[in-house]
Amino acid sequence: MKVKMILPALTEAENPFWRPIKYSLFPPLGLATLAGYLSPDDEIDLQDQHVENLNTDDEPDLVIIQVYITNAYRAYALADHYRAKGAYVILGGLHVTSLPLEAAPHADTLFLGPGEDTFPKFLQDFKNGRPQKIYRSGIRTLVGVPPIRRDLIKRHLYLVPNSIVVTRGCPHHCSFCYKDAFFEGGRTFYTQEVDDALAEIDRLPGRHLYFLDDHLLGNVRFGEALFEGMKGMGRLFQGAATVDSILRGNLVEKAAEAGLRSLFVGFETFSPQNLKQSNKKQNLEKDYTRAVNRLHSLGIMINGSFVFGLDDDDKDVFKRTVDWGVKNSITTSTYHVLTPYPGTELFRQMEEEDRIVTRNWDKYDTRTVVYKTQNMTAEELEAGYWWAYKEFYKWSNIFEASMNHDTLTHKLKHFCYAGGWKKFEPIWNFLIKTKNLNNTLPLLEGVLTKVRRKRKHGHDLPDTTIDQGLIAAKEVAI
Ligand code: B12
Ligand code: SF4
Repeated sequence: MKVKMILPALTEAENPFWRPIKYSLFPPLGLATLAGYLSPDDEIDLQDQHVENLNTDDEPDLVIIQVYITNAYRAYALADHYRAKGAYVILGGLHVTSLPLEAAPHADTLFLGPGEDTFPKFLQDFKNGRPQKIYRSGIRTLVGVPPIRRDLIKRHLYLVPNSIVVTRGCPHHCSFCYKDAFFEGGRTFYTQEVDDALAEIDRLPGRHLYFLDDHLLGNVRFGEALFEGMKGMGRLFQGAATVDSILRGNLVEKAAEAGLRSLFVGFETFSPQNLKQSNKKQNLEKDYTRAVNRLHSLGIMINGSFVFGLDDDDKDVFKRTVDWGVKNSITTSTYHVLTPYPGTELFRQMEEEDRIVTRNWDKYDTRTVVYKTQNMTAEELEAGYWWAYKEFYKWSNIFEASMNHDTLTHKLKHFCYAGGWKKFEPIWNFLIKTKNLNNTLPLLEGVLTKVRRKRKHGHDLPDTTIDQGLIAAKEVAI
C-alpha cells in the first residue's frame, strides 16, 4: 500500500512571522511514531512542510495528516485535494480532537486523542474493508509500542533530529493547556517502560537529545530509573519541567548527572491571582528565584516560558517580566500571548463570558490577541509582547544576564546560546538553504557540554567548556 504522511506547516513560509530556524528544529515525531504500526511492505512517504515543498501530485492509497490549530486550514485543503483524487484520508492530532465536527467534512476517518491504540485498530479494519468513521482513544499505555520509524525522518534538514518523548501528557491541569482535552477519556499522564525508553535512546546516534515531554520530571520513580540508566551513556539533553519539580526532592540533580543541560520551565506569571485563574496550582507560592538558583548551581541553562494577558496583568507586566529574566540570568525566554485553545477550560470560560473575538484559527498562534482583554487593550497587549522579545534579546541585556553567572564559562555559555538563538538569523537561513543545518549540531553539543575541571582540594569543580564549543564551531564546514 502507498501511504502518504503529512505534517502541514504551522505557519506559512510567506507569513512575516515565519522564522525558518524555529520550524527546522524538530522532525515530525508523532507521524514517525504512527508509521511504526505500518507494514514493512508499505511504501511510505513522510513529508514535513516546515522543511520541504510538498509533492501533491502523487497517488497514495492512504493519506495521514496531523492537524494542529494553526495548520488546520492547510490540513483541510490537503485532505480535500487527496480525497478528490480518490485517496482514503485520515485526520488526527490536537485540533481534530478538540473540534471533530469541524474536521469531519474533510476526512474519511477521524482520530481523537493519542494514536497508539486506535491507529493499529484502524489499520486492521481498513485491511478488512471496514474502517470506522471515528476512533476515540481509550486505552492509554506505551507498553509494547513499536520502534519509531526514524528511517523516514530526513535528519539532515533539522537542527535537532534526536527529539524523543518518553512520557505522554502531564500530571497537572492548567486551564489554558491543550492537555486535558486531548487526553480526555483515559489516563492523562503515563510513561514508557524505562527499558524501552533507554533502548530508544540507545538507538539515537550522536550525543544530543531533546526530550519533548510536557514534563520530564513529572513521575519521580520513572525519572529516577531513567536517569540512572542514562548515567554513563555520555548524553547531553534538554527537556521541560515545572517549577515545583525543580524545588522538590533531588530528581533534578539526578537528571543533571545523567546529562541535563537546559530546561524549559513554565513560570508563566508572577501573579498568584493569574495562577489561580489558570489552575496552575503547582506554581502557587513557589519561590521562582530559588528554582532558578538550583538549576544554575547544577549548570543547567533555563528557557523560561511566560504568558501575557491573564486577567491580573496590567501594562507593567512586560517590563517586570523582562527585568526579572535578565536579573535572574534566564538564558532564553519564550513569551506567549494568552491563547484560549478550543477544548480547554479557558476557552469554555471565555466563551461563557462572550470574550472570544475570532474563530480564525490561523490567529491562534500565541502572538495575536483573540479574546477580550482586561486592564489593557488588545493593541497594548500585542505591543507589549513584541516589546518584551525585543528588550530581552537586546545585546546589552544578553550581556547583562550572562554576566550575572558565577563562572566565566557559565557567562560565555549563556552569551553564546542566547546570542546564537536570536541574533544570527541570516546565518541560520543560509545553513537551512544549503541543507547544512545538521552540521551545526557539534556546536550546540559544545555549548551544552559539561566538563569537570581539575580537582581542587579534593572537590570536582563542575564547569562547562565553551572552548569545546568554539573548537567544534571551527570544525563545522559552512
Ligand atoms: C515539537 C513541537 C513543536 C514544533 C513543531 C511540531 C513538530 N515538528 O512536531 C515547533 C517547534 C515548530 C512548535 C511550534 C509551536 N508550538 Co509546539 N509543540 C511541540 C511539542 C513539544 C512536541 C510535539 C511532539 O512531537 N509530540 C510527541 C508526539 C508523539 O505526539 P503528537 O505529535 O501529539 O502525535 C500523537 C497524537 O497527536 C496522534 N496523532 C497526531 N496526528 C495524527 C494523525 C492521525 C491520522 C492519527 C491516527 C493520530 C495522530 O498520534 C501521535 C501518537 O500518539 C508539543 C508538546 C507535546 N508534548 O506534544 C508542542 C505543542 C504542540 N506546541 C504548542 C504550541 C503552543 C506551539 C507554538 C504556538 C508555540 C509558540 N508560542 O510559538 C508554536 C506554533 C507556532 C504557530 N504558528 O502555530 C502546543 C499546542 C497547543 C494546541 N492546542 O495546539 C503544544 C501542545 C505544547 C503545549 N504544551 O502547549 N511546536
Ligand atoms: S504544567 Fe504544562 S503541560 Fe502540564 S498541564 Fe500545565 S501547561 Fe500543560
